[in-house]
Amino acid sequence: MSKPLEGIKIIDFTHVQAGPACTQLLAWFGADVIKVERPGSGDVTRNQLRDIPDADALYFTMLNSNKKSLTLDTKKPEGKEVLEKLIRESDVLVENFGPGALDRMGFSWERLNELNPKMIVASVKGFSDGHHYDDLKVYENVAQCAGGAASTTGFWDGPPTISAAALGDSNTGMHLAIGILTALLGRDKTGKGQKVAVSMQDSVLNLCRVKLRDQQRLERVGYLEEYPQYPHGEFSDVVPRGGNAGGGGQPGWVLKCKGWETDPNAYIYFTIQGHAWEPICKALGKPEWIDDPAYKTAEARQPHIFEIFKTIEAWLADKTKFEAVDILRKFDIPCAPVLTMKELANDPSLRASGTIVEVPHKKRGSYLTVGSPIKFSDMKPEVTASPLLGEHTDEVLASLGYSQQDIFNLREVKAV
Ligand code: CAO
Repeated sequence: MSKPLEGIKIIDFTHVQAGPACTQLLAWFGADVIKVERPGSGDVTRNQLRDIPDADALYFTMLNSNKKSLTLDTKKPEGKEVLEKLIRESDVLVENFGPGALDRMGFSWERLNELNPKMIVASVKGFSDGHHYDDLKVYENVAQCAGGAASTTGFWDGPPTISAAALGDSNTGMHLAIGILTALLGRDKTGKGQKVAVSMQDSVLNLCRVKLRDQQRLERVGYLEEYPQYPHGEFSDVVPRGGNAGGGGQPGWVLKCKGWETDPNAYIYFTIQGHAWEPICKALGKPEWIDDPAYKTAEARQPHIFEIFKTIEAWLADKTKFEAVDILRKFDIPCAPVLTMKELANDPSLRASGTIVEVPHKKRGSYLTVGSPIKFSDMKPEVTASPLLGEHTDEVLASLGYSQQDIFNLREVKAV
């Protein structure tokens, strides 16, 4: 089956997570992604947190599937020459080096545009160009702090908290992928490439927009009625951490189920959606709450929302998280078990949909990784193993017109 991005050639000058997540997505959808790595070492994640000696770490394999690997020292003149050839033939160059690294290498936007005016140059940086922190190098948790996620995550009596979800890295990569696809469509109309830049701070903030909403509401009225601090606690002039409260207008909380005393994940998330109040009362065996003025409306319920949650927990005490959800789903109540990585890894539905896939790898045997979370009616993205360091060097160089002797010479000077 032909894939929509087949024929799009991408120079993947990315490392760690933010950039590789973007190019992996484009590779799943058919792009020819050539990862350019430093000879001898490659992407730092090949060695980070290894679980098998001498085999690429899962950190690398899970972010670089479906790609080719070309080793190239782009600081050597011979390496620069190869890169220039590749640039002339490519549609996109993606990079997430520290600020200024590409310029220092001699490949500024102006130079790249001169070499190939049709090429799209896509970059991830910690902060956007011109920002007063635009000289900073940035990793995931730094971005979560700079983008507003940390100050609004966690409990009110604890410190700012980092999310396990890669809001700074993979999320920024997804934004960049959207930018690249948009620029490719734009190029169809104008014939010209352009620069696409995404900052990690901006991408985190884009996902924290409801907190920016709350800041404005707080400044106008002085309180946020869906937060646990309302009405008994105090508000300052900044959006507080709301624990496990729902970010939208639906109150919700993580509630204990049978076995919580020994299993740290024996919980469900329970949402009290306004119009589901009647089915909730019926499910809980509390029909008297349906028309009770103290419970009937969301506003009336809010002052004793934690007393309501306690009642629900009493109902949950003899039910596992799975049993509880099986009952509540019949009443159309939005809820889910708190699932562990072990449960997700073995979930038959996720295996069947291709969201979690097992991939054979030359050195590791097989490993589990994520497949495309985007599903298409006419295409099923197939996940293939990440490349070994330099696995495709000869193939890529030959495709650029280098002879066996040329390749030997490049190896002699350690340019590949
Ligand atoms: N050949 C020769 N040199 C190469 C090369 C190659 N194939 N690939 C990279 N290099 C060089 C770069 O040119 C750079 O050299 P100079 O600094 O001497 O000009 C050098 O390697 C280091 O690049 P770097 O600054 O990107 O690497 P770092 O480990 O110091 O920093 C990171 C890593 C992630 C903090 C930084 O790249 C960064 O801030 N990136 C932008 C934000 C980002 O994407 N962060 C998310 C990472 S995922 O958590």
